[in-house]
Parts: sequence; C-alpha cells; structure tokens
Amino acid sequence: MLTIQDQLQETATQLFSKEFGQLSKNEMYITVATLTQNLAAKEIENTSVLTKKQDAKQLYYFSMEFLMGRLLINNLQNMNIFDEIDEVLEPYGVSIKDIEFEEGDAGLGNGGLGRLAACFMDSIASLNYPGHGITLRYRHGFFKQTFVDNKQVELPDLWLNNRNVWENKISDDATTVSFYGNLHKAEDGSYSLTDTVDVLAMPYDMPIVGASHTANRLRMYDVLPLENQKNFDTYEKDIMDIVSCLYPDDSTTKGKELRLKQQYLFVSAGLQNILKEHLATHQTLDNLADHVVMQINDTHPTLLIPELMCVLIDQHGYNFKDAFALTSKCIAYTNHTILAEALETWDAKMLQNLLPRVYQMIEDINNMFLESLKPYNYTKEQVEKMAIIAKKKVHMANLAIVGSFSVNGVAALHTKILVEKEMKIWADHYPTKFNNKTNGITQRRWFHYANPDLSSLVKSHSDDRLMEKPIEWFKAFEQQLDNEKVLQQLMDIKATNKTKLSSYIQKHEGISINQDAILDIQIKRLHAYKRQLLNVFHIIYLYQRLLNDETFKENFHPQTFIFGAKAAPSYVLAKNTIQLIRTMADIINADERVADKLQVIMVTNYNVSYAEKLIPAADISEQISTAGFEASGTGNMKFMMNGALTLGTMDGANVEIHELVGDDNIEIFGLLKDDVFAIHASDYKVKDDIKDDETITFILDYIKELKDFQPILDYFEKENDYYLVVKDFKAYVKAQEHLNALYKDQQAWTKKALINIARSGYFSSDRTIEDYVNDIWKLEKLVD
Ligand code: 4GP
Repeated sequence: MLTIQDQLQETATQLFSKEFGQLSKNEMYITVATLTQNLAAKEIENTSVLTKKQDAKQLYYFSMEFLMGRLLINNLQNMNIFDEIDEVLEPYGVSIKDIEFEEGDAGLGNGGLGRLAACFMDSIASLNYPGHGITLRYRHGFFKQTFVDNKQVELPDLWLNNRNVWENKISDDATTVSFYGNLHKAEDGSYSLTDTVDVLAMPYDMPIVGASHTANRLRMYDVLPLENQKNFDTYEKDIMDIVSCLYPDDSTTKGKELRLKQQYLFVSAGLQNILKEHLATHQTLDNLADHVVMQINDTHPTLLIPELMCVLIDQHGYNFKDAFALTSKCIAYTNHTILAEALETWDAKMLQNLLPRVYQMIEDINNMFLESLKPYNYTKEQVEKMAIIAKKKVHMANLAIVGSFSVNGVAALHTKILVEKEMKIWADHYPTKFNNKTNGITQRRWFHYANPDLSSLVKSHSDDRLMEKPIEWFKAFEQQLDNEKVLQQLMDIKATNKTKLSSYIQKHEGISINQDAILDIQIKRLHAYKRQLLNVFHIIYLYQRLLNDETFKENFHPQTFIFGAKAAPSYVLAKNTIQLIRTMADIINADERVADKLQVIMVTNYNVSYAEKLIPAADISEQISTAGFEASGTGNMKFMMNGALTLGTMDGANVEIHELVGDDNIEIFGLLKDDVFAIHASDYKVKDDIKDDETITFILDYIKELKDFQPILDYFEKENDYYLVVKDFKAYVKAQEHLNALYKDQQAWTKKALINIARSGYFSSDRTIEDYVNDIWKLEKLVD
C-alpha cells in the first residue's frame, strides 16, 4: 500500500508530469483534491456494495439547487485524513488552508433551499444511509455579484472554468430525454410520440463523503446533442441553453419554457437511471416503493409524478389505478415557502406543447382526483382551488400534494401555517399526509470546520462517544456555564474570529472592522419579507441619534452592521435596498463624528465561503422577517451554534430557538403572525402611521433626499408597506437598545452565548435526517 505522500506524488505525475514540490498552488489544489476524489471513489464503491448486499432502500433527493460550497476540507475532514495530508504538505511549505481557496464555490443554488439540500447530503452520508442527490449541471452557477456605483451588477459564475476535480462523467448512464412531438393513440389504447426533439442527458457524479464509512453521489445532468436531429445547428444551440444557467430569466415565454425544460430534463433522466438500477436487481417495478423513495425539494421536480406514471403505464403495462398507487407510494414533497408568488404554476398550453404525453397524464390525474372529490361537499370555489389544472394553468403544488404520500413543512410554525391556513383545505382532506420536519444544518461544516477553535473547546468538555448524538454532545457544554475560564476562552475565541474576519474583509472589501464593536450580521437573500429595510431604517435612525444626542452616544457601545445578500436580477426593490445599504455605508464610514461608534459594511458576492467566515465572528444574528413569512431559516441555526444571540421575530425556526433557549437568551420583538394576518385582512393604511411618527417621517425624508431610491419610497406609498417595516420599527429599535446595553456586561453576554451553543444540537441536520428517515423515508443504515 502506497503512503499518502507517494500517492500524492503519483497523482502529481499523472496530472502534471511534475514533482509535487514544483507544482503551482492551483496544481497542488488539483492534486490534493484528485487524490481525495480517488479515495472517495473507493468509499462510493464500498457503499454501493453494501447497498446491494443489504438490498437497502435508497433515497433520491431531487432538487433544482444544491449549494455545496467548497468541498476539499469538508471531504478531507469527513474522511479523517485532513491532518495526515496537512503533515505531508508541511515540508513543501504549504498547508491545506493555503490551497483551499483555489477551489471555486460550487454555487448551484441561490438560497436556503439549496443550502439545506447540501446539508442534508452531508448528514445522510454521515449517518450511513444510502441517499443520493439529483440535479442539473448548470454551466453557470448563481451569478457573481459586484457593485458599480453601489448598484448590484451580475456577472456569470464560471465555476467550471477551473477543473472540477470532484465530478466523474458516467457515460454508461447517459439517457435520452424527449421534448415536444406529436402524440398518437394506438388501437390497443397505448400512446406514442413522434417527431420529438431528443437530447442526451449526461450524468456527472460528485462524491458526497460522510463522516463515517458511507459515500453517496450527487448526480448532475448535463445536456449533449444527439445525431439525426433536424436543423442541427439551431437544435444544438437551443438544447445547450437548458443547462446554461441556474435561473433563466423567466420574464419571457421562452425563459419560462427553458425553466420547464430544465425541470423535466433532470426528472426524466434521474428517473430512468433509478428504474434501470432497480430493474437490474429486482426485475419488476411492483416492489419499487420498498426500495426507492424520492423526495421532491419544493415543487420544481413535481413532473416526477406524471413522468413515473407514464413510464409505468406506457413502458411497463400498468393500469392507471395501480400506476397511481405505486407512484404516490414512492414520492414525498417538501414545501419551503408560503409566499403565494412562489407557488409554481405553468401555462397549460405551454406544458402540453413541450411535453404532450406528460400533460395528458396530468389531465388524467386531475380527472381522477376531481372525480374522487365528488362524494364530498366541496363548493365550486373549493374544487377550483384544489384542481391541478384550473384556469388554463397547471398548479404544481396541487399536483405534488395529490401525487405524493407525504407533504412536509420545514419548521413547526411553517407547518402550522400550512395546515391551518395556506393549505388548510388540503390538510383537512388528507389529514395524515401533512407533517413537520424542522430544518437543520450540518455541524461538520458550520461548526467543526468553520469554527475550529470553538469546536476544540466544546470537544474538550464533551464526550467524543456522543459525537453521533449532537443534541447530547452540545448539551454537555452547558455544564461549563459558571466556569470563568471557559467563559474567558469563549470571549477569546470570538475575538480571534473577529480578527480573522477583519483581515478577510480587509482583503476583499478594503475595510477593516472595529474589533471592539458588537458585530451585528444579516446575511441571506435580499427579499422584502426578510426586511433588510428594517435594519437599514434603524441604521439611519441610529446615525442621526449618535450625531445629535451626546448622552446617547456616550452610552452606546460601538456596533458594526454587516450585510451580505444577493438580489434576484429582476427584483427592483431588492436591488434598490442593496443600493441604499451601500450608500449608507459610504456616508457613515466616511463620517469622522461617528467613526468609533458605527460602521456599516455590505460584503461583495456573499456566498457559502463568506458565510463560513462571518458566522463564527458574529455577536448578533439578525432574523427579522415579518412573522408568518419565513418558512424556517437556517442561517439562524448556524449563528446560534456559533454563539451569536438571535435578534428576531416569532417567525420560522426562531420560534423553536426561542423555545429551546428561553426568553433570557434571545431577543424577540415585533408582531406575531396572527397580528400580521389580521393587519393584512384589515384596511390598514401605512400612511396614517407614518404621518404620526416623526422618526419614520425623518427616515423617509432622508432617503428621499438621497435621490435614486424611488422603488423604496414606492414600496411605502404604493405597496402600503406590506411587510410592516413601520409597524415593527419601534419594537425593533427597543430590542436593539436592549442588546446594546446588555453587551456591556461581557460575562453575562457570554453566558447567553454559551447557552445558545449548548442547546443548538437540536438544529443539527443529523436530527432532521433521522426524523425524515423515521417518518417518511424508512431507510436502514448501511453496516460495514
Ligand atoms: C427557503 C425558505 O425561505 C427558508 O425559510 C428555509 O429555511 C429554506 O427554504 C429551507 O427550507 N426557501 C427557498 C425557496 O429557498 O427558494 O423557496
């Protein structure tokens, strides 16, 4: 057996025909990563041998997004070879940390849903379950953000330009996927399509290496042309577009159709591969549900339902009833949002044109479903609300609910809102289908890797044997609550993390942060409901107060506000909010009068790697969405685990954080969801509130004076402040003041931080995955 050192040299020779010591940094990264990838390949093989031997049921997680971030260190740590490789590198004067940034962030996602999928993959493998991800191999990831005159500018993310060491092309599993065509019905009642436009879906697999002995796969589909297609040049250009980017601009019909093509491509190809594998072992699909479970991550992969029906009926001779029974036993659906605009619908004509047979199947499912409603006394409106096809639209959430055996929300409050309000009619109709699975995050990336010093401290006071039981492992740390030495160590670690962050920010943004300040961070997608506007309104208020109130200024502990957010390219209000934050940052950071008290930074191109630096340094975690609108949030969990105090509304998983840490260890403010819903149902006029409120009037006037912020002003004037920034403002200011005062007692603050860390184990995605496994997936562990 070759030593790791020999293997590294061998890999360097194979790849670059060079001595390891002669490699450039980028070549060193590629060499180390390739070796890691080769070692992972053995684990994948072992996993598939075990899966076969145990005839184990497998999970397939269909998601349009997997926001993986960098993989090198994560994989090395999970494979337990980090230290060994680092030692081998030492004589060459490099460490893994020096080469890790050569890797591009795999940004195949844009927010919570995609990052959740990545955390789930890590937990599934680490808990030794056979479970694979299925997605698309977008040539451009989520855009790269830059700023010009404080305005967001989007650049393509060319993540595949450097060699993607982690992927393997699996040509043997390439499959044909067909679009368009003419549908024919034969005399025996069977259907066929002619004149379709066919493409080759080519899978690339990335290893998902768990912390134990299991390695699963993330399968990403690329598109390649096929011979014998008409008008080859246009055909080739058109089909290559399918995987060109994560979110096609869907303001045009063409863009919408492209998105639908993306959805069908990975659903159809993924399903073909799953069924091929199943049939190779079992020769029948009758027992598919015993061996395969498919989770659809939001509605984007919902075409899986009619597609599986088509395959069962057209290729395997099932009748409709049996095909439906089998399909709905294999598929489960997760809902991630209650925002009405995010509930997908497709123009029926477009779907029918693009996928004639699939559309027909959707019609059949719809007819069967409507028929099944007849014995109930639903009103016409209710039936219309539940119909899969209504008003010339296909309602994907309705299709997902009808065709799956489980529908889950992602936090207790979210599921409650689905069951009691947004999807009440469905939950009453299918009372056993609905369930909650509170989200989680992988502690391996978001704690052990991102915050190594804190990880060592907790480790030294916990029991390694509990490592696989994160709730208990973290909880053991609470015994140190009155240990002054540990409290001091916690403060020191926070200070060190701030220093590290400061140099990172200095390098990337050209600003260094005030190390003594309270670090107050809001990082998430930019959306009106997440209320970055509330945060920046408070900053404008604070700035004026510091300028005009000496006593206030004296008592105020310096505070640095950091934002990280990308706005969807066509989302005008969100982009305008970014511009306001950046403009305020320029004004405030240049004003000597508040220099030692207030600082505002909006980082560039916020992504997973940035989050890994920001979160361990934070004191305050801003989770200030309008109650009832954030399904869960997962950033809130990451901050908690790293010892930041949550400043939040009673929304999403904040509610569960509050329940775990109690009133004293979290700063809750603002309207409750029922208040919000009541206001929305009333004839509330924000202008009445504004006219009686000097502070808000001042802030709005200030923004007006800045010019360039009409979309924000319109949001108040024309959209009536739908997300209730004005209504929650006073409570938010008070909560901020409370935290600012509290911070002065460092000991008391640190105790609260400690309690947050110690009780955060509940939010490990290991717990979430065990919940999915027990209630939905019913998988068994692979035993080595
Ligand atoms: C997000 C939700 O907004 C967030 O609250 C939740 O934590 C996350 O999913 C994971 O469940 N939704 C999306 C989306 O990212 O695209 O709908």
